[in-house]
Amino acid sequence: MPTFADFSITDRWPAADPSVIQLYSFPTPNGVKASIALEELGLPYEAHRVTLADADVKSSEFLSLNPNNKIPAIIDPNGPNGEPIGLFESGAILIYLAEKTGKLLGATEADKYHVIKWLMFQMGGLGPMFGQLGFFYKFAGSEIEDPRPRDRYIGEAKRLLNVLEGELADKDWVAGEYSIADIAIAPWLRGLDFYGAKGVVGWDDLKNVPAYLDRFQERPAVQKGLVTPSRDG
Ligand SMILES: N[C@@H](CCC(=O)N[C@@H](CS)C(=O)NCC(=O)O)C(=O)O
Repeated sequence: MPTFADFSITDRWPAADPSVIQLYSFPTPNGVKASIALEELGLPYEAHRVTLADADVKSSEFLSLNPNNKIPAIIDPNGPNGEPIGLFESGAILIYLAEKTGKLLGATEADKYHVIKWLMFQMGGLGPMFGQLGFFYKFAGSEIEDPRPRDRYIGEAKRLLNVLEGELADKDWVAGEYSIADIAIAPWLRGLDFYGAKGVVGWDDLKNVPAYLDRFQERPAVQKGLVTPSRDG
């Protein structure tokens, strides 16, 4: 049976209290999903700041927990059967935390799959498309003269936003009740601001999506999760 001491990431980012969940993250749209969920669920945890610099995410200690060199990742010292478990991929972390506590995953078995459906919409669609939009609109890709990559991701972001706009016409949260699907989706909507891309994706033509983001950001657990761990150490 693995023990907590077997996780060599703890050599570089030591746990002050090894009995609580250890979060390795940075306040990006993917990173804050884990901290917001931990805050919403009231689970005790310790947050370690792992920046996106190679010296952190590509260190041997971090790679020992996530060979895919991306935050967020967690260790739960009290996982299934009381054994420690290490996890990466924000969607997997959200499902794990929701199942551990029996919260934020819908009230019925059918609801649970509606939540997972929208979670996958974020993991496979909204997140990757918005991420590419950021690259081609704001970061290094913006220097590329060929307009096709930029137009492609602007178009996809617009399309996905309009899917959400329609879905939110008659409900406050994407799967009915507030759930891990909202915790996955809403931080990426904030990302559009950071990319300076709200204008090109037609944000001002939307009504339900901006109101949804406001609702999300009013939650105290969201406000705490958005700054955990802190950006500046
Ligand atoms: N599919 C992954 C994506 C995680 C991800 O892209 N993390 C970024 C920050 S938002 C990262 O760690 N980048 C560092 C790198 O790629 O070196 C998840 O949802 O957890």
